[in-house]
Amino acid sequence: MATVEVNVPDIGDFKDVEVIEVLVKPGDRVKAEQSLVTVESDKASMEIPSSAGGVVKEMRVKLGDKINQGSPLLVLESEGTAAAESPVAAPSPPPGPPAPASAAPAPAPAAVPTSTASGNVIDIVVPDIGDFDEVSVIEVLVKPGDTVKAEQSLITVESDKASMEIPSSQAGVVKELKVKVGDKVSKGSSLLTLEAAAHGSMVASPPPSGMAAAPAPAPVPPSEKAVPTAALPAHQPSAPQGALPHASPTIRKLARELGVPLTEVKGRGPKGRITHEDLQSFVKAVMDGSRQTRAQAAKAPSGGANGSPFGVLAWPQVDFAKFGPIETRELSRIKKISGPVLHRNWVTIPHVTNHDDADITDLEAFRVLTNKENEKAGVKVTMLAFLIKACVAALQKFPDFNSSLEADHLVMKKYFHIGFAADTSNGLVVPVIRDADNKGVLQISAEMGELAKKARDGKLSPAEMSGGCFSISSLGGIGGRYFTPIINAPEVAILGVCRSSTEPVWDGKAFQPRLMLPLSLSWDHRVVDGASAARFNAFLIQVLGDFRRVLL
Ligand code: CAO
Repeated sequence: MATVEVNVPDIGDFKDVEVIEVLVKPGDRVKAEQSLVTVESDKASMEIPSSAGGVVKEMRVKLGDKINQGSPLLVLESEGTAAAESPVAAPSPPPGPPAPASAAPAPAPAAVPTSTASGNVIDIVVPDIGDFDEVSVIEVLVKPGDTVKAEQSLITVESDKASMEIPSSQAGVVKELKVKVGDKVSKGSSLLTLEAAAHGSMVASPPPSGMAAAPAPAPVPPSEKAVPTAALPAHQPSAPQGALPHASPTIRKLARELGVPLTEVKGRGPKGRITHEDLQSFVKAVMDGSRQTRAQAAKAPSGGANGSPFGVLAWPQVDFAKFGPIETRELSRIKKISGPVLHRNWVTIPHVTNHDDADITDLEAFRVLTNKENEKAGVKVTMLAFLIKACVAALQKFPDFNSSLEADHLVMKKYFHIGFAADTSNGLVVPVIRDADNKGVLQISAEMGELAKKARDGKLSPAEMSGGCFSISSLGGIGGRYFTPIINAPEVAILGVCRSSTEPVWDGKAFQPRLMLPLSLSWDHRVVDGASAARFNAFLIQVLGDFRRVLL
């Protein structure tokens, strides 16, 4: 085994480019051509692949370092004979196009005038961008009517390994766009027409020479990208967390300037690319308090003894032993986890609870009959299984209740996974019945029985408690009339159910003894309002009153 030092290859006349991503760490096995770091200038970013395969022994760069041609990147313990024979792994020039980014890039292309001028309206076309051919337009940064300055970026293009912005060679007003996101462009493709002061037609300015000419190497499957090594402050936008944020150099730069952790921004562009709008919505949401960055969440006071999250008085410190015998008891693991979650949900969601009663006289008779019929099969149906089915029907009718709030938009779910609160000796857990819309009441009952047993035995897996759209908390087996269930974020509503009882109900002529089920629906006032909550409950009551409505 020999060790080799991998250095930065010739990257044209790019000097002092910043390392924005470190893609490998000591101990990682890398292949030749696997990307090691991503560097970025003002206008372009590119990955630098390894010239040799082997195991990373030592990193010689970290995030934020400025590097040049020849800067050491890392030391590899090489496995292949070729690499072992070579004491220093200087990246070799490519055998031919398409060359890896580690190859020496060609000098910047010169602008080539075109001949489509009409008055002072000029065509702006793609300049020579090296071996970038048929590259995708991932962002169009201007629109008709925009006044652009010379050197202002017009579009961003992207290949497998690099993205770059193509700036305008000319100042003027955009007349007409000739490209849209998703188009493929090559040298000479028309980008837009510009009403410029000067006559004649020009090509767009060439992008920065080094990057422009740095062609993309063969794509590396994402699985080959190791989790980067450097630990960063949470607000460093390039802080990697699993999948790296997919964004253009401008967005990365802006994110860095604003201190936005790009890894926390959800990209809604093609292939999950973070667009300018995504960044804006994220910043807006953080500013209006509807969203917290991970760093903010970590710093947020937790409340309790000395925490005062709302500037309220500190928790009273009392020496209880002064008043009588006491013992202290550790909170269970579940309570330690669920307590802060419930606290967060309670203080951050504007809860409102609508209370109502459903006449379940006929449904209860049907339930008793069903249980008799299925006695031998050992399946017992409780009211909760019917409630799950009835709630699915209500969620289908009122889809806002089957959503989650994210910044300034709702995520509407097309699936129906219903959680139910299960009381265990260690605390409350919420297992989830998946795809309850596709299951019958008997199957739901059987699954509930299994999940409730697992819950009591402390054997529920995290997967069995995740993905819920809506929750039901039933105290029916215990008692009570009404209560205020706490919404299980990021869900937007929860149904609380108490013990049914026979009540005198006026039918217009006389009081009739009817079995009434108390319902308490808590809902997030940011997402739904009182009228829709009342309609939701009214519909639920209709369904529970006549279960055939589930079929409608
Ligand atoms: N009205 C009257 N009786 C009811 C009822 C209701 N709304 N709901 C259930 N019952 C009856 C059942 O029919 C059953 O009676 P039988 O034994 O005579 O047949 C009995 O109460 C016990 O039911 P159960 O609780 O075992 O079954 P379930 O399907 O109703 O509930 C489960 C299952 C796991 C949800 C429940 O055991 C549980 O843990 N509930 C507590 C949930 C909780 O703690 N919520 C509060 C969260 S906020 O802190």
